[in-house]
Amino acid sequence: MVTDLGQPHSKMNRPRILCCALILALLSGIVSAGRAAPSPQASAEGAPQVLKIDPPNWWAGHTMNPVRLLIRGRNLSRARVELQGSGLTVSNVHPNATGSYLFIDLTIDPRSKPGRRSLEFINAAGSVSFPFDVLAPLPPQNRFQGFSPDDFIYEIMPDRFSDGDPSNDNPPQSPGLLDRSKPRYYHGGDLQGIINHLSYLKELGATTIWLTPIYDNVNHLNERERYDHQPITDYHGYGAVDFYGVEEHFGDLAKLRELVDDAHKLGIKVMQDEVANHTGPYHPWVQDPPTTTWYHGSEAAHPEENWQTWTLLDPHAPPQLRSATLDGWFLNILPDLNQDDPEVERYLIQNTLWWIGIVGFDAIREDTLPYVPRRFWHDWMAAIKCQYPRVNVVGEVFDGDPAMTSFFQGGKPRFDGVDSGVDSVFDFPLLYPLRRAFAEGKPLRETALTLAHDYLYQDPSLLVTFIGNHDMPRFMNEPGAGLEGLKLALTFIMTTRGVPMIYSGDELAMPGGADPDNRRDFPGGWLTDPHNAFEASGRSPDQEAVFARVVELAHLRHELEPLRRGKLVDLFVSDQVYAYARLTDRQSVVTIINNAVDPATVEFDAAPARLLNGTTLADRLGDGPPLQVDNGRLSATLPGRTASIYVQAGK
Ligand SMILES: [Ca+2]
Ligand SMILES: [Ca+2]
Ligand SMILES: [Ca+2]
Repeated sequence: MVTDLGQPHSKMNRPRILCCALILALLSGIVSAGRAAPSPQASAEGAPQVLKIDPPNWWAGHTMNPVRLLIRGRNLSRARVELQGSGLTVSNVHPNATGSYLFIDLTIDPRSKPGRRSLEFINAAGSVSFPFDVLAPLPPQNRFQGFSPDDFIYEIMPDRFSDGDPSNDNPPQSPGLLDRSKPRYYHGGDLQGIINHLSYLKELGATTIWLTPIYDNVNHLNERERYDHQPITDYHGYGAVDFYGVEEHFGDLAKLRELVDDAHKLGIKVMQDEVANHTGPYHPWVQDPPTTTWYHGSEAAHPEENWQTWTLLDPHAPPQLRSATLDGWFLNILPDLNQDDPEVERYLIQNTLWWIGIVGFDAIREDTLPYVPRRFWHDWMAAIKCQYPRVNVVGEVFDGDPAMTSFFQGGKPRFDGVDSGVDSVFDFPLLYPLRRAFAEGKPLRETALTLAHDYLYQDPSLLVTFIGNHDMPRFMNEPGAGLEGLKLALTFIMTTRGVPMIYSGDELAMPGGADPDNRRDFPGGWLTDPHNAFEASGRSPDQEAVFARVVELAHLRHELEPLRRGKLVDLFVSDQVYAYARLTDRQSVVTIINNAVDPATVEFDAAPARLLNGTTLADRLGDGPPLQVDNGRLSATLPGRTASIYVQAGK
């Protein structure tokens, strides 16, 4: 039956899910097929063995009830399951064909008291018990908050930020993977290191942390992925071997909760980086998949990812043209999960709900969004919103075309009838012209031209704007990049529409080429570092100049509501000067950027900024002289490569 379960749903035209009850009906109905016939070898089985249960615990009163358990072990073909403890009911027990997995549904009485229960797996040869905990939900105050345009996100790769706990640098279960001289090895950064520097993030003005994945990675070298014939480690976290584990180089689940709780106490939210497209090559599923359709193919025979994402939004493309993009294995190495297998879908949805609930995360950054069917994202998003209505998601659509990125933002059904439901995507289309303008000195007008495509998005205000991330050379490595351009780029993302994000190190003008050079250690994160950039005294004048600019911009954003929530209105656009207002009912803020080397004088109509004759404006960012609205117009002169943020005097 398990094999049957994996077949037809991908082709079904599923109805839009509008409520939690429907989600449960859908997900539960998938397995009404019942118990599998025992496989031929079952009669020779020994006593049951259980190695792992996913998820290891769950909550009473949860919207996902029953919860589906995936039990990995041996000799499970004829196992029946008995419960020790009250409030739980087992149903729908079905093994896979080889007896190495058992799926069961566990219904938890909403009145169940938190505490340990036990599942006993029994066959003719013997039995084994495994614990299962019913948990008390985390109090929702200051948790599950979602991000908004009020936020400023700071991206951290835990391995590269700070080593707060040298005792986990060389863990007993995964020795020999740490070497700071090798850019693709572990460097020792960890969750404690982030906890130790939350005050730095507070000082910078960050209100949300994006942590790159903290899933458990393989405990030995990754020999499959090689560069210059050398194996690597999976320190980056994008090749998990356990979606329910925390990598031991980073800490453990308790430390992760401590980090999130401490961040919340400081008013900082935490965004989890999740991966639903693929696992690492050493995930136990690869050699022993729970269903025959768990992955798209096998290690021996599978499609290779061909990156043809345009086919996904092409109304003329048949499924055959899209299949390598949706089903292909990244780098021909990373096993591609089949979200059209209902068991995979259920597993991934529950896994997301588990992480949010167990840690208290506020939001999700979702990896490799286009390479997973939007039908899956729709169901996944509906399940998230059902349990955690404020938690939201920003997806990675690594593409410079807003026609591409906007297609994956939810809010309306697209040509295929599917609404992804995904709240936001990263603003890659704005990244490229922004870098060309502020680094290379090419026309600033291109940024306004890109923003002119905002009509394509259901909600451009929630797009996450950025000047770089861990997957591309640093801003400072662009041809022509300098401090002035970097400061202008940061000023731009902190004043235009969207939710600004800074990749750790960019606030220090950190250099770095393509991966892995763009993932250098944060200076001062290690006790032996010669300079500690977490402290003002350890920052060079250049580092301090950019750091101070970010602090200033974050303060202005916090103080001036229009910079966060205001409507964006373009006031003046020329080759290298861009003036725009952010407007709320109460206030106007006018940003003027001169990206030319020479001074520039601009004059424009003040009416679109809702500024009346005689209004006086002061520059809150730079040293610009006060401006006055005269004859309905504003005129300003800016030195080369500077920006001003004008606010009505006295406001
Ligand atoms: Ca460490
Ligand atoms: Ca590990
Ligand atoms: Ca895929």
